[in-house]
Amino acid sequence: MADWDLLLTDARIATMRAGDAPYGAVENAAIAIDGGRIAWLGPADERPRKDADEERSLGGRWVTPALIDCHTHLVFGGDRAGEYEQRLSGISYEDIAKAGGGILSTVTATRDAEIDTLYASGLRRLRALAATGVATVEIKSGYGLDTATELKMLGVARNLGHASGVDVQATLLAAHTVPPEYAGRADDYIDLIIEAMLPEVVERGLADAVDAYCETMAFQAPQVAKLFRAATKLGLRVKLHADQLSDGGGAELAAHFKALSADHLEYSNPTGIRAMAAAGTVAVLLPGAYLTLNETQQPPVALLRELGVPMAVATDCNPGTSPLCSMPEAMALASRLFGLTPEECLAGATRNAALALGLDSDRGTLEKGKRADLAVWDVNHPRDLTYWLGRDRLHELLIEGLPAG
Ligand code: DI6
Ligand code: FE
Repeated sequence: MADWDLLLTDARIATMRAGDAPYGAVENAAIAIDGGRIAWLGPADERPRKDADEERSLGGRWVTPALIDCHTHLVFGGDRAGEYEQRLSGISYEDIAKAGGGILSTVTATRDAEIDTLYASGLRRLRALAATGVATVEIKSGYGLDTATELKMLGVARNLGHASGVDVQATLLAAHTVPPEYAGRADDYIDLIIEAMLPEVVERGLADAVDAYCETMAFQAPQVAKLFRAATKLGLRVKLHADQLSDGGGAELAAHFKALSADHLEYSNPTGIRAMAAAGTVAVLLPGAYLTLNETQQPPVALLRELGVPMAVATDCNPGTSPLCSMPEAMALASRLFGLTPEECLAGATRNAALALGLDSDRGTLEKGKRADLAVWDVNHPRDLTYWLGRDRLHELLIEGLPAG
């Protein structure tokens, strides 16, 4: 038996390890894979004299860690293209929501949808994302808002992972908005999540984390805090939709619970960002939602940078505010709309996205011992991924060392 399963030669690699050369670039490199993990990587002339079952030249192509989309809502019923048209005629996202549209219209469609329909439409979106170089995707529930539908969504998310080969991380977002049956009784709904949903989700292993939407039109900080206390007690990590449309103290709240990430952050105040820095909470930036909502308030990128808060970039793929199924496109938008450098964008789609999911020991950089999740690109340089708009440059995606798809 050979020492390695696969040896990739004539590669240029961007390890994306923090503190290395820009992009962690190594020219004339080779990568050895064994048992789905990176067994060795480095300059070709330093390669140990070992043999592999299969050896393949990459013809000088660039290899990066496979991309990670750490924030999506890609399982849902129906779509909201009609609502998008309404918004273009001047009606606001919040006004549409108040009139019963918005998240609640997707809730109705998702409750009504057969599992097979949810699964089939989710799979199409997941495959579209994977085709842009993505090997790990986080999927949130949050369009059920009752126990049965929230569990249905998480079950679909888990099955999508099994069927597609993409590693799916499932997040319970039952606290996405107040369901119609609980109108005016948000506290009672939080109790329902804590008493009925959380225990079952934990018992059936259906979620890897718990998320909430802290916003005037959804839940207030004390309600989220109650939910997070219960989730933490059950051993679940938390993350938060924070300060997207207004400053609801979300960044500080997330930091207080040592959340994996606080996401959006357009309206976060400096105290909250400082608390995130101290807590090690990742900032997940979502330019697709910013763009689609015509938002003008930018997340505090300069302060995040100054304080060394890791910044991730994600699609926020959802029918209302971010109908986006491409990670390179999210990176391209993050640079244009938020001023991230191309290297920050790629780190945001790899190393920092892994951190936002608590998976940094296992993936997100090219390093010995990590998962052999590799994206091979037809580009002149990794910066090209952020430069081009709407161009497919993926040559090949390997997930745990095997061709994806
Ligand atoms: N923030 C968002 O941008 C999405 N959810 C959230 O909490 C929007 C979800 C939707 O409009 O369907
Ligand atoms: Fe979201």
